[in-house]
Parts: sequence; C-alpha cells; structure tokens
Amino acid sequence: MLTIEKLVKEENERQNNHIELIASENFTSKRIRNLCGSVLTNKYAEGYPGKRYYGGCNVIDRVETLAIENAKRLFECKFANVQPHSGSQANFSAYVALKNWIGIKDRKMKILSMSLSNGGHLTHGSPVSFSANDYEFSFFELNKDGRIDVKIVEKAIKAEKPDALLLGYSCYTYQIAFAPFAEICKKNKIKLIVDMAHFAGIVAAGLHDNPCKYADLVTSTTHKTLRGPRGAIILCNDEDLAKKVNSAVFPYAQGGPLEHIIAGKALGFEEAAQPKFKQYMEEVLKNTVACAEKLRSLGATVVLPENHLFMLNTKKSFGLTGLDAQHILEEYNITTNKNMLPDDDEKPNVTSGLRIGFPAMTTRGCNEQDAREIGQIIYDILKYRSNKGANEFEEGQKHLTARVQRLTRKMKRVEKL
Ligand code: DSN
Repeated sequence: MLTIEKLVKEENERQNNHIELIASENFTSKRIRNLCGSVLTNKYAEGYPGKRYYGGCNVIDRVETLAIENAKRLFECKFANVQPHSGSQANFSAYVALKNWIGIKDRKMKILSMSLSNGGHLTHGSPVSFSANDYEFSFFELNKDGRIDVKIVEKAIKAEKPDALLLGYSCYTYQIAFAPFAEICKKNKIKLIVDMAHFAGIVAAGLHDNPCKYADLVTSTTHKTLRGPRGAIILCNDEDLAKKVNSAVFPYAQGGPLEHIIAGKALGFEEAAQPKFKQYMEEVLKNTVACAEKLRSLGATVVLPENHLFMLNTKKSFGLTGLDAQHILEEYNITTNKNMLPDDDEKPNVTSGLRIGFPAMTTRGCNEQDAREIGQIIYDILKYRSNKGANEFEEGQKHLTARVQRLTRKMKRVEKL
C-alpha cells in the first residue's frame, strides 16, 4: 500500500542519489529537522511574545524570542520578525509595512527593481504576482557586463521617481556592495529594501556586504544559503517601521505562526554564527567557481561567479534550451533548473540556460575536485546529447551514470547531516 511514509523514504533516497545543484536549495541539520517535526506544531500562538491571543504561550514566547535574538545578533540589526512562512509572504508584508511607514494612502507605492528576466524575483514586480497588481513597479537595466550599476540605477530613479529601490535577486552571479546604492537613495529621498534571500548565508558568514547596515528593510528566506528550515524573516533598525512590519505580518497577512519552524530558524541562526559555517560558505564559493571554471575551460559559455551560483548558457554552448538541458541532466540524476539569461529570447518556461549552485552539495561534503568533476560530467552529458561529436563521447556516455553514482555515494547522506 502506498503510504506517505513510503513517499518520504523515496524522496530521502532521491536526495541521496542526485547531484543537487539548484542554487536555492540546501540540506538542513538533523537537529533542525527534528525541531520542525516537534510538538511545537501543536500550539496556536497568534500575536507576538508577551502579546498573544491564546493562553499557554509561556514556552512558545521563549522559543520565538530566542529566534528573534539570534537573528538580530547574526545580522547585526535591531528588529527581527521571524514569522513569515515564505520569502514571498515576507516581501508581501515588507511592502505593506513600508507603504504604511511612508504614509502613502491615496495611490500605489512605486518601487524600482530588477526585472525577473534579468534575474529578479516574481515578487519584485512580475505581472503574475501580487506585487505588480498592488504596487507600481519599474525596472532598471543591467550594464553591458550584466552587473547592477549605480549610475544606471540612479538614472532610473530620476526618471521613474519611485518611493523605494529594491535590490536582490534569484539569479545574479555577482556580489552587491550596498553603500553607493544607500547613498543614491538618501540623495533622492527614497527608501531602500534588500531581498537577501539568496545570499543571506554569505552575509551571515561575513563573506558578503551586510545589507542591514544600509537598507531600511531587509527580507530573506531562511532555507537557501542560510541552511535553516523553509521560511523567512524581515529585519530593520527603525522601531516605528518594526511595529508596522509586525502588524503587516500578523494580523494583516498571516494567522498563527509556525512555532516549530521558528524553533528551527532559531537553531539555523545559531548554526550560521559558528566558525564552521564560515568555512562551509568559503567552500561553497570555491566550489561554484571551480565548476564554472571547468565548464569554461571545456569551451562552455559561463561567466565566473562571485557568489554561490552561475549561469550556463546551454544554447550557445550545446545548442540546447535550458528546458531540454534540465531534462537531460535529470535523466542522469543531476538536478538543476532552467533559468532566463539576460536578454533571453526564449519564454520563461523554456529559457536558454541553466542556473547551477553549490550550497546543497557543499553541505554533503563536495570539494573543489568534486565540483570540477561535476562540471566535466555536465559537459560530457550535454555535449553527447546535443548530438555534436557523439562518437567522441560514446565511451564517456557509457560511464556517465556510473560517474554520477560514484560521486553521490561518496557524499554524506542527507538524513545524517
Ligand atoms: N524559488 C526561489 C529560487 O529558486 O530562487 C526563489 O523564490
């Protein structure tokens, strides 16, 4: 009989048997998973520590306070809301809070951001998300090197006259230094929001500029590079804005907080503050570059990254769409996701490239040599399957599956982390 437990077991095996390269995924520690499956899931606690709508919240208050204090310490900020269930919900509440804080009543708040096609996020103004409906978004372009450029952004601020600039991404391979952007926001009297969902772990490790030092509001997920449980947070340094954030999360957007997940977040922040998390993140950055360099040395079109992910132009490199490349790699137990390249002429569900990241495999013990081997395997598979030089790779093809298996077997098992 099919039971849900059997499906969990099956997924456990899938995670162990695959090379997981989705840049936004990671593997939590067993301690975090235990907290997320703990009895805390039984408790209703609408409200905030000390101000709940239910009795019996004495322990829960201490759990949530610990999570708040750990988040504040980790990101060096004054206020943290740890209740958002997801990154999209954090952004939903952050925009509401900012609009109320600025005092906009009779019009839509205007936000300048990076479009989804240039690497932004659905909630950064995509027409298919609440964001484009509830707010007036405009978009800045990237410079010729594909970077967010302060001069281009300032020009867009002057042209569009937004209330806020939003920085952050789902697919961008460079680090962002926030000071110049904070300066132009101040000069043009607009607010700065940073969505650090992808790079929060790099910030926590001290290997990326900390947006909390510059932005009015910072949102993040907790499960990507940060390696906590699935969920999100909102951070700021202004007391009045923090109050607006709290009421924009509960009761405006959400009901009862997921205190079992908040417990997992508390531990995730604690783990990310340890020296070994910094070592882990250094490895992530090195592995990402090692794989990208390998692919480039073989002739693939790749830009070397400064963070945990890079884009492989599958169309230029192999004549394959991102969608086809994703499906082909999946046949060999390599998990990636298709992603738009800047100025992509394919549709978002087809694309011309793959996004490849190393947070997850590095957690399982992947080192630079393994990362280079992964680059070689990806190249061999896509080259062979693109039908260019099939003979040349025939021998390699026979062994490709075995090479993936050899790699996944030598990695740590996900349930033991
Ligand atoms: N789904 C996330 C990602 O893959 O980047 C964004 O929310």
